[in-house]
Amino acid sequence: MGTLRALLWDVDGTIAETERDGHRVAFNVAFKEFSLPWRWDVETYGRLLRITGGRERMLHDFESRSEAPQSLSERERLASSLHRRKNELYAQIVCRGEIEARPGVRRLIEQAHAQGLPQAIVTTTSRSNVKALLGGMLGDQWESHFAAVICGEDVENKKPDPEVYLKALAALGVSPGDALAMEDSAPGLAAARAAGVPAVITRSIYFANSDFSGALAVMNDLDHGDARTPGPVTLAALAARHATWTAPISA
Ligand code: XBP
Ligand code: MG
Repeated sequence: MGTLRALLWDVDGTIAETERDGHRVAFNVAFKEFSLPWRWDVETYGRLLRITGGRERMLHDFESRSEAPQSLSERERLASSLHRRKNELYAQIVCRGEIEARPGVRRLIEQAHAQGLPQAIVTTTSRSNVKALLGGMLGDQWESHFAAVICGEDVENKKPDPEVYLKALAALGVSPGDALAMEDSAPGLAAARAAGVPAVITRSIYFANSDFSGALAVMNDLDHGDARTPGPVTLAALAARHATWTAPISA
């Protein structure tokens, strides 16, 4: 049993519903600008989300596109250029105010900040995307809310690999059982669990029906909680749930 000493926040799907109306739309505009004939519809994008990392997602998709370049080096160059442009377009969407924070997220981040509970960002997405989203949500001083901001560029292996969590724990000097992960997806839960960090899931659009066994709690959102923690989820309620967690015995 641990004590809650840090909150580790996933970004896409957890802090905001960024995927369907943010990243997906930006990818499609980038494909169009590059005169590429394919688009990712809502369903296709949902399937592709099992590949974490936007650049990696495109490289995976190229494999089934006859119009994609044949050589690996050309594919990698194209994926990098598209990804750079996609992130610019994503920032524009966010700056236009088209993506809102999910219920209760801003309240909890502000509450943790006010109470001096260390927080970190643990995301697969690019740093520029985090900056655009959190800058819009928390203001220019958004970074002062987080003791560490670990992004896609900072790891060798993206979720479900635990690297992003292990880096955040090391930066905060907190042991896994004393941290709490806030996640929305199966790869996110797998990453947290592999790092030994208990996780609260807030179901997002694309992972509404995923299997989250092994999570500390599964909620629809942080303003409604679940049967054991109904209503707006407070830090005290999270700490009480966290205190019930026992680390699985590893084989
Ligand atoms: C979600 C991801 C990212 C985003 C797109 O990460 O897997 O790849 O879909 O962002 P998380 P990039 O839920 O861990 O925040 O294009 O910058 O990868
Ligand atoms: Mg996520």
